[in-house]
Amino acid sequence: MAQSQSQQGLSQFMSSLLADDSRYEGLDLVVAAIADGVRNVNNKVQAAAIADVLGTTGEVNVQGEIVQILDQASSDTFVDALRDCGRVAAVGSEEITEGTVIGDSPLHNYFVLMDPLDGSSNIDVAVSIGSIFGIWSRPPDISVTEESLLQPGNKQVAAVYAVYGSSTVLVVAVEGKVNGFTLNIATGEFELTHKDLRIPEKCEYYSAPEHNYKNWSTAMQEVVDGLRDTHSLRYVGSLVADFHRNLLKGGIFLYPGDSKSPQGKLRLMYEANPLGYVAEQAGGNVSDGSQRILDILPTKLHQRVPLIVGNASTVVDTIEKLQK
Ligand code: P6P
Repeated sequence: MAQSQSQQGLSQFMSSLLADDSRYEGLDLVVAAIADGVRNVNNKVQAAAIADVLGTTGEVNVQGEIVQILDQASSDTFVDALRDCGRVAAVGSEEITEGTVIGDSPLHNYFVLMDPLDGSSNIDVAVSIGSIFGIWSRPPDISVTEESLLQPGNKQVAAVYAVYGSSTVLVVAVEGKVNGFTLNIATGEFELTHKDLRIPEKCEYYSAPEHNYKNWSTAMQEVVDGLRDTHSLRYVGSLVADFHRNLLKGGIFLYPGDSKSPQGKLRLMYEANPLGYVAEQAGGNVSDGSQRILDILPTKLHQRVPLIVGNASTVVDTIEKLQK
């Protein structure tokens, strides 16, 4: 059987995409470091799943420890990979209370904000989980402090996420281009499999935590009532999995604020901003229900934000209904 056409690899693709643009000096190295970390975390997730079978002997604490180890181990893995690439000045992580300085030379000209392992509680039921990264240029002549990490999402220069699912997919968004790469387990190479991703015009799905319905505003309840009548519900309960399906198939994801948690559950800096950036670069929209999320001026590293993201016209329509 003829060899399948070998797909273009990630590093080759990113080098060619960014080569001639001095604005992105070293960005390909940052993306390559994230990809290395994803390979490593993918192995850990598979191993934890196996170990988790042992945990079904009823030793809940073993299972709990595995999850905790896995969240922290994933964060450590990515911090180490980003430090080793020599281009990242500081990292913010959902697993680390403060920002972490990892380099302060003129070459360290990026900040990375990340959710190293989102949805890890789904590992014990073999549901897809993910890793999410927002990448900002380090503003010139700025000292590296936690405050300097707090840049608005509209200053991102790239965003990356990984889905650890039936396959391990890495999606990279840079200035109007969104491309997906699938991990070839045999070679360890990320191969270009989703070129020039654009969110479809037709919005097929909606994803929303309807278990919070009773705590939503009346306007939000009416919005979701409308979506339920005209769209198919798909809600995995793993943000990256829901986002990725909606990006490829057309859909809208909503995690609203409610009477118990007015700012919702999801984090601005390393969930809403990066995924919002990917959505916009693929022709979609992202809002907190009243404003473009990427325009929010952050005040805290771990602040939460209501999230509405996906198909452009459906997000706009939703905002109009909420603001009536
Ligand atoms: P709920 C996973 O815990 C997570 O942070 C996201 O991945 C997911 O979208 C959300 O929480 C699910 O929240 O309230 O439906 O369990």
